[in-house]
Amino acid sequence: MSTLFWPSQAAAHAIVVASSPQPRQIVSQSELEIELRFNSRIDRARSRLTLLGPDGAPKALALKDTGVGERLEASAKGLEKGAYRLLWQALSVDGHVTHGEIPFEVER
Ligand SMILES: [Cu+2]
Repeated sequence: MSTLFWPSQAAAHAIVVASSPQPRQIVSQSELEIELRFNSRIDRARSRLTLLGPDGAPKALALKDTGVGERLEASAKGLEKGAYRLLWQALSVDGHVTHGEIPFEVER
């Protein structure tokens, strides 16, 4: 990662500081309120949440307009039993794009 050489800029990159679901959390409901909280303000219009389900098909989630600059929120519906990966991509106000994923599981 080239940003390793720019510690002052790296500090402004958007990284996830809290999330629901949490990584490797096991949930039971078929509807899930998703919330990712970042360490800095992000450009919601140019950020994405994608849910990768047990069937392997990526599904783009509609982001809620929360008015809060450090959060991405969305609802996931019709969740089947199985392993999921919540892929996030965020553009922080310093113009850098960061991404990551949060794996979780649906059990009944
Ligand atoms: Cu940055």
